[in-house]
Amino acid sequence: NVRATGHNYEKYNNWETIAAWTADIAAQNANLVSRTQIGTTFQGRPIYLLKVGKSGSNKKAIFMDCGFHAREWISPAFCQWFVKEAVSTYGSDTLMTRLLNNLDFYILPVLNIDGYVYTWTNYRMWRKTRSTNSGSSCIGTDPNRNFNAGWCSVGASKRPCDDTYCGSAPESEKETKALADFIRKNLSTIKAYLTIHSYSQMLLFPYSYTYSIPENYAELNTISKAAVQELASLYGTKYTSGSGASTIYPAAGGSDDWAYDQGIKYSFTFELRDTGRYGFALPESQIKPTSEETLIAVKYIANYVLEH
Ligand code: ING
Ligand code: ZN
Repeated sequence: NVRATGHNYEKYNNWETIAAWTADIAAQNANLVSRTQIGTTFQGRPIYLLKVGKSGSNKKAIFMDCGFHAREWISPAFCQWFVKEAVSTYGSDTLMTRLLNNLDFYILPVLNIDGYVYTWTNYRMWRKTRSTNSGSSCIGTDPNRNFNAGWCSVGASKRPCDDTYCGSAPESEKETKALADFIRKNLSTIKAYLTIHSYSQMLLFPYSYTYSIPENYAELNTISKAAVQELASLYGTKYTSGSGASTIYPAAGGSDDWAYDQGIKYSFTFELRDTGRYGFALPESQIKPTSEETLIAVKYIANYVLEH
């Protein structure tokens, strides 16, 4: 659905275009989508959140964010795709209709907006936020090392010049603080937390900050195996799944571990395509197939949460 803003679901959209899109999609689908602002970035940009679902009472909610890491462009592209699919298949797709009738999806299209803008204007491979660090001329904190989950104990750096800098304290970044505040405020309804990264083709769950396994490890293992099997059913894309520490690498301060320890028992990190051929520079021709296969896995998890 190409508009005057130049928005295109099969292209990577810049922040200005995504911001305009959040207003448009809410205005044009007022029965299903509403937009709020949960905070402001370091550089003053509005952090938008879309609530997607048919209005109803006592609905469980699923929270999904995109754009933690600036260079992982396929991630915001998927969040946009998800909202498009929600509004365009509601009423025709049986599963999507059931999900939207009975659940609310909170979709955060881009968390690290300042970093995302920087990848468009200055340096394509930027990862962190764009906040200043006192006592250093280096910029930025890794938002996925900035949560209060074994903060900065492993797989994170205390040096502001590093790509995995954990920040001066948990939630030192305005972006991570805004996200954490929203989740804390809505803990009674949020039953699942999904965070979309790239690349590696993995579906990860807690823990990453320790090799200890979570209380419902067996359940998370079963769900993730089924979800990646469903994902592969479309194009045969192979994902591995498992706890973060044992599947990708031990790393503290991640949002999925933090959300899990807040009591959100279905907490997952997606690492989308590919496995390294293009890496973060995934071609636009792969936005559609990547989003379509990922959508199947997200719908599977949402339906599981609805039924449990
Ligand atoms: N990968 C994640 C990262 O932040 C991760 C992996 C997941 C770490 C969950 C910690 C917790 O390093 C990417 N590609 O960003
Ligand atoms: Zn990432």
